[in-house]
Amino acid sequence: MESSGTFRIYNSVVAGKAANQKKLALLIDPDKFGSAAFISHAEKAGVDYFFVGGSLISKGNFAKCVETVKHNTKLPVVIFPGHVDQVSPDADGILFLSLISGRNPENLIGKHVLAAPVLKKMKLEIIPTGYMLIDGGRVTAATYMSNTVPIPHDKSDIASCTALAGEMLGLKLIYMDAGSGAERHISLKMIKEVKKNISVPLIIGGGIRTPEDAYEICKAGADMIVIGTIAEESPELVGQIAKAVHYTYPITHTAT
Ligand code: 1GP
Repeated sequence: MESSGTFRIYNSVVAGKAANQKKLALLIDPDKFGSAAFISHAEKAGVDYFFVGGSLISKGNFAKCVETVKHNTKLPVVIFPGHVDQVSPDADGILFLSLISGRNPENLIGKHVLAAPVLKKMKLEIIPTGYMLIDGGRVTAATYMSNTVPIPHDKSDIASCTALAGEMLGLKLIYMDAGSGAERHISLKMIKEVKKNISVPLIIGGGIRTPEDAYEICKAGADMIVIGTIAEESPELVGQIAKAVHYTYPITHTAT
């Protein structure tokens, strides 16, 4: 995990992709954050990164949450911002998200202009990320709060061309998300088609609830998966999902 330089986090993701070593990120929503012990548990269970953020924070304290996560792990803590206020110098990096599945200019450039001078004063690793919301069977907080329409579940061609355009624009990661608590995760067909079309690392999240799902999604082409809801509901599953992502879970089919 450790590598020197400004792009330590991104380089670790790229190195994982090159070595076919899949990664697991655990999303911490400040509104639902339970305890510091949960962070230590997740690290021991095999999580590779912590993401912190939420589409709407109404009860939690973002800065305090980042500080607590950082204090309780040696793993990279990466901001996954749901709002321009979600920045903290205590994190290691931030996914600088362009919501390229949508047509809301605020999420394509407006909020970035507001965030840029604030981020310039911090030492966070900035990771330009093409963020794509995919329909996961219900309207999620991310879709509602961003005032955008997600890419339809079965429109792999739209997803594929959107991801390619994101890469051509210079975005360093593509993150496809069915949204937190999605009824169904992104289809394996869509993941495979997108993967064929891009060369930057691919992150998949939203609605991943079992080790089997995690395994199949990685096999289809995800370089990293993100889980949130299932870890809050069943923390004991985090270890099994980590093993599935790292191809050490006892699933009989052969990893490719
Ligand atoms: C949402 O991808 C994350 O941005 C996590 O989704 O809560 O459904 O695991 P879940």
